[in-house]
Amino acid sequence: MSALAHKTAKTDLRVFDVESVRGDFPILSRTVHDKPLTYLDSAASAQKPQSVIDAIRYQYEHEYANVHRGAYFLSETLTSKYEAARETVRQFVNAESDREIVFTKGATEAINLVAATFGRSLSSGDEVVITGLEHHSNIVPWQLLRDQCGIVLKVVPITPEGEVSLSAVESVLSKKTKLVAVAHVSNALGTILPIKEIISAAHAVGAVVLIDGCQGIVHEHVDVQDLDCDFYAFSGHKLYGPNGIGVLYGKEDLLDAMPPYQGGGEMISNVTFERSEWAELPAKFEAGTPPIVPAVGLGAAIDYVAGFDQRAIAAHEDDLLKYATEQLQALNSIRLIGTAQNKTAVASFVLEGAHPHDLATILDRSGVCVRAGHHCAQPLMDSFGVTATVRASFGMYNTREEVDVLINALGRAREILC
Ligand code: C6P
Repeated sequence: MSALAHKTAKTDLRVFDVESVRGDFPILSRTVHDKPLTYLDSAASAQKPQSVIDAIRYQYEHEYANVHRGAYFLSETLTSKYEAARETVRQFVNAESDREIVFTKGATEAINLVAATFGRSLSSGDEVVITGLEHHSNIVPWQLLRDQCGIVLKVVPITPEGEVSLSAVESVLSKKTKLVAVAHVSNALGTILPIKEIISAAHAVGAVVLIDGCQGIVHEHVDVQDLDCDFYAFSGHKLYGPNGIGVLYGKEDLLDAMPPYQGGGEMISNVTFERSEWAELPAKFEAGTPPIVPAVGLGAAIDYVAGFDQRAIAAHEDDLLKYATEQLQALNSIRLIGTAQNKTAVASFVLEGAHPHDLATILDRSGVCVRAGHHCAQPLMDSFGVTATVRASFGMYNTREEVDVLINALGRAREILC
């Protein structure tokens, strides 16, 4: 049974009701500049429900110790919780084994791990394929690898709408392609990529596929076995969990064949001054004291999200995006950046005659938090001929009323700036 089937088959799922969801997130009831907080920056980092805050606090108050090291109650208790969090992640993404779930400090580290380890099996002339909408975290590690070992970095161009077509991907694939590394969902545009088709096309030429799932894991159902991806990377803090924790899913045979990423405690089975032997998966890739409490917090965040029918969350976010898009289109002088057919939870735009940073600063005075800038996707900005956009991004706790607050604040900002 797939993870989604498993989740939706549960009879004790909470009915999705946005007002009751908001009640779970204490920060949402605060004010900013004497205005109710309107948090529209969940693509940068999501707010945390009380259950996650409680889980973190409980560990420090009652159960804190290092893991995998102490033969005493506290250490054994927290070790079981840390490993239980791994099992929670495994079920959430439907990996076959918890040996395939490596905890990292975030998606960036997960991608760098693959570049620094799997990447060592590549040689001069081998090709790594990315797309024109990638986050810097899925560009720069491959440039570093290119500079180290002479791989060729190929970039699949995007359409004027900000889409990545399967045919564009296929046209750069060849027997020389060894790795395809693509986003599941663009952080700057919200475009959902046809990753299942991309994975199958890449496999047809013998390439391995890494999915940067930082945004995808939040808004899309992810079943790594159904997708058949080789690696899937994400961060906990966008999934309503703490920061300082991320996940690299990797197929067991690939992870087994890869050399370790970092050396230190935990990742070895035996050390002499002459040589060392590596621990079993996933410990081989978790050198040093891991992000223990953040991992437990991520488990709590997944439990929270999986307590709802994910389709209800997705439908709510789709409604918000549709509503926001209509409202933005109705405003004069707004240019939407990224109008893909298949997109989720992100509205990126520029206002003619106003710098995005100025706009964001004025919106802040109305309590509205949006991100302004290049969103760590400078090449993507270049392809739209802009240096920055304003990005409103939605989470499960946002409402249509908050979209109205954004639109009204934009109207006032336009009067000041234009
Ligand atoms: N995007 C945003 O505001 P880290 O920083 O390791 O948690 O995640 C990096 C990352 C990688 N890929 C994608 C698609 C992402 O969206 C991000 C993080 C944030 O869009 C912060 S730059």
